[in-house]
Amino acid sequence: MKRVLKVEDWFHPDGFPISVVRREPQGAFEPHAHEFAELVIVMGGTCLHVSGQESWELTAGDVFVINADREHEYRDLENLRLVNILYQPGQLKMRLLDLASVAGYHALFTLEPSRKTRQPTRGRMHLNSRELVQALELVDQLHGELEAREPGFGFMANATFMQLIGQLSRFYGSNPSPDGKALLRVGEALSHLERNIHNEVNLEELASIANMSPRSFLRVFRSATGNSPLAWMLGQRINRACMLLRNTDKPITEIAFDIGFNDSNYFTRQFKKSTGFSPREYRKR
Ligand code: RM4
Ligand code: NI
Repeated sequence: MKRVLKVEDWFHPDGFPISVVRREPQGAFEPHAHEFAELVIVMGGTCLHVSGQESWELTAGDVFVINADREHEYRDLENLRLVNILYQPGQLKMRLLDLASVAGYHALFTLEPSRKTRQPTRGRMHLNSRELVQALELVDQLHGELEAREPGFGFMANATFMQLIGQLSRFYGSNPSPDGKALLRVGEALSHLERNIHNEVNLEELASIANMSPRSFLRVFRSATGNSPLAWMLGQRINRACMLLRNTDKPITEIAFDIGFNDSNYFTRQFKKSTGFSPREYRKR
């Protein structure tokens, strides 16, 4: 049976949705998935990291994200040292703000984790030693807040987590691997989609941003996200709607307009189709 690590075993009982787990060293760990997402930063040593059809060698400075439900395992461990930042994306109370316009953010947090390729690949994000030190400082700070849990720790930990994510997203673009370069170009197109969530965006435009022909852009986009650009954009809009339904009292028609629908009935139908609930039901739960 597939082993799934549970939220209740890895997060504080107070429900705060971020948790830091250091592995110095990382011991053998059987194949497993999680009910949460995991951001992993490799500090030293080596191993073979296996996830689905992919496997790649890890070394100090590698960074990757394993989303909920994705299986992974470490093999041939040699003094592997890493730190896991566990988080529950749906429970985080934070806004992406303009991070969505940073291509590296999409490459690291949306594209890489959802890759469905069958080819063996290498890790794509790699920090140089200066960047690694900077990232680990933020992790230390985050870990410290979570350990001390003094009043205000939630605010502080959130802020530090945001800083870490922002920093890593910027680093992604600074020295990409060849594989990372292609992902970054799709990331650029995603940023453009994100910035234009209220407008129509056409395929030619996106392809030219990614510096590809429309045909190969479609293919690369699909293999990276599993979706067409249109479907992806709809998904983004629905996610944003979920966030607004949860965190604001805005009327549903207004939310529909906010996220670029000009017909709220059409919005309701699309929302139900993708989440299984009407916006009203979703808000109640
Ligand atoms: C394990 C290993 C796993 C991680 C758990 C929390 O030692 O690093 O990948 O999911 O810790
Ligand atoms: Ni794991």
